Formats: sequence, C-alpha cells, structure tokens
Amino acid sequence: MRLARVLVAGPLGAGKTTFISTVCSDGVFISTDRRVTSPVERRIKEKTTVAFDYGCTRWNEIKLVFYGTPGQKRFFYFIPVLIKRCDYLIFIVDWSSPPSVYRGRALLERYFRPNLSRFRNFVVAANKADLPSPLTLADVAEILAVDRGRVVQSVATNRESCLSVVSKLLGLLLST
Ligand SMILES: Nc1nc2c(ncn2[C@@H]2O[C@H](COP(=O)(O)OP(=O)(O)OP(=O)(O)O)[C@@H](O)[C@H]2O)c(=O)[nH]1
Ligand SMILES: [Mg+2]
Repeated sequence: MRLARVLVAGPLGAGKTTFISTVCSDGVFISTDRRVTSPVERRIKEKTTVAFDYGCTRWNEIKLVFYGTPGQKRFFYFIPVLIKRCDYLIFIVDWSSPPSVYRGRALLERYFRPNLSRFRNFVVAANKADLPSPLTLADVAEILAVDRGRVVQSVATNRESCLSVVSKLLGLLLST
C-alpha cells in the first residue's frame, strides 16, 4: 500500500484542523486545540492548535497520514519539523476572508516557499467555499503568487470536498 504524508498548513483559523478531522472521520484523529493565549490572535478565534494535528485514514489503497500546523505564531518553530516529515503539502486559506489570504501569503513566503522543492506536490485549498467571498480563485492565486492551476476550492466540513483536494494533490481521479 502506498503511503502519503500530507502537511496541512495555513494561517490561523483557515480550517486545517477541520479538514484533517473530516478526512479522517473514519480513521484516527488527534487534536491539540487549546485556548488562544495572545489577545490579538484571540480576536480571530478562541481555540487554536498548539503543537500539531494528526490524522490517518485509508483511501483508494493509499494510507494517508496528515499533520496540521499550529495556528499561533509562538508555535511556528514547529513548522520546519513538520515540513521534514511530509512529502505533500496542502496550503489552506480562508477564501471568505481577504485578511486570511494575506496572512497566508506572509506564512507561505516565510516558511514554505523556500521549501517547496522538498514536496512531491502542493496545492492551495481556497477553503470555506460555502461562504461568500469578494475574491475569485484567480485573485487567491495572484495574492499567494502560485499558478492558478494549483488552487482548488474546498469546504473542510464536507468529506467529498476534502477528498477532491487530496485527489488533486496526489494526481488521482476520484473513484466515487
Ligand atoms: N463555513 C465554513 N466554516 C469552516 C470551514 N472550515 C472550517 N470552518 C470553521 O472555521 C473555524 C476554524 O477552523 P479550524 O479547523 O479550527 O481552523 P485551523 O486552521 O485549524 O485553526 P488554527 O489551528 O487555530 O490555526 C471553525 O469554526 C470551523 O468550524 C468551511 O469550509 N466552511
Ligand atoms: Mg487547528
């Protein structure tokens, strides 16, 4: 059986934990969400991932292992450790929130752009596609400076939607 280790990264509140828990709802999911400690970041959300998320599941004869990055800046030192463990990258932004997309750009530039060649493939998930957005997918691609063809929309609460992102990442057609 093939093994794919997938890093799910992105700015605070983009939907990383939700994505992994949804995909791994039939497998194993471990979250480390705790109360946000920084007052500025607490304006965005109350609970956040400290350390990392972990999940695994089987899909189309592939063992999928997911690691999710932490949300608060004070835990970002953990990101390089996770990058070394993974061979695929899903970079998630909250498509409904232009500030989230811009925070994503800063994060991508600082931690991921210098390491993109380490990954066998990467995609950008424009998440919360169920909510209205002033941005098009082409805008998201332009802000993040990635090829438009790498940007896919997602709804992290919907398993089919998450699996279509995984399918694009691994270069497979959905079997169902
Ligand atoms: N409407 C909608 N809400 C979503 C979606 N994905 C996640 N959410 C919500 O967005 C909020 C943040 O989701 P999380 O999964 O905690 O985000 P995260 O990226 O893990 O956040 P940090 O670990 O703090 O960085 C939660 O309230 C989720 O329920 C989506 O596709 N659509
Ligand atoms: Mg999280």
